[in-house]
Amino acid sequence: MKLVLATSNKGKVREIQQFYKDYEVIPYSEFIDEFEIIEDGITFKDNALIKARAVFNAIKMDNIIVLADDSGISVDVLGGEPGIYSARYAGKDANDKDNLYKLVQSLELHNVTNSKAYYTAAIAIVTKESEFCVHGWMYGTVLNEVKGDGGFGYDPIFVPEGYDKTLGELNNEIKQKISHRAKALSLAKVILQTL
Ligand code: ITT
Repeated sequence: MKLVLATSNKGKVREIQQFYKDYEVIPYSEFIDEFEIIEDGITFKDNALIKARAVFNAIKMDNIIVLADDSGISVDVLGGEPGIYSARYAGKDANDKDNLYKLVQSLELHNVTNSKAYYTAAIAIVTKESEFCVHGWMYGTVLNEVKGDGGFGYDPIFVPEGYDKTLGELNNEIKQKISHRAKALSLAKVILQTL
């Protein structure tokens, strides 16, 4: 089965390709030039569907299945921020490093060295006939210290529940078993098998 990914995030592409070894998972940039998609929804689900629909409509092929991921981290001491704004936490053109250090700085401004936090992933599937969306979560703690260089995004400051190392330090196989994305992708697999 051919799955077109509506994402420009290389970390997501890598994890989704590793998770769906039985499928041909192709980033949409292999069909058309990447374009800006305005993510103006107010939930992860809204934004995942916005991205999947935008890419489905832009590719103009009826027989494809498009999958999009909208995800982010919610930090208790920050009242759930950055949440759906995780990719833009340090500003419109911020990269992963800028966002990571901005989050460390926010913890310090709150005079804490750590906080409970969780990741959310919404995975949307869009075909000519149908639309679906499923979610997954991973709970843990964020630290004001950057450790390891595995994973991507906020992983070097996130310690999953039940572990004493960050996702930057832990083996990628562990993340692939316990992550928000892995949980949502296994639900999405059940849907894909019906298409
Ligand atoms: P696309 O919209 O093109 O998919 P994006 O990076 O802009 O790429 P999002 O809008 O979904 O994607 O933003 C997700 C943000 O949350 C981004 O800053 C990621 O670094 C972070 N994030 C999501 N999942 C993560 C994970 O598994 N590990 C670390 N950071 C993650």
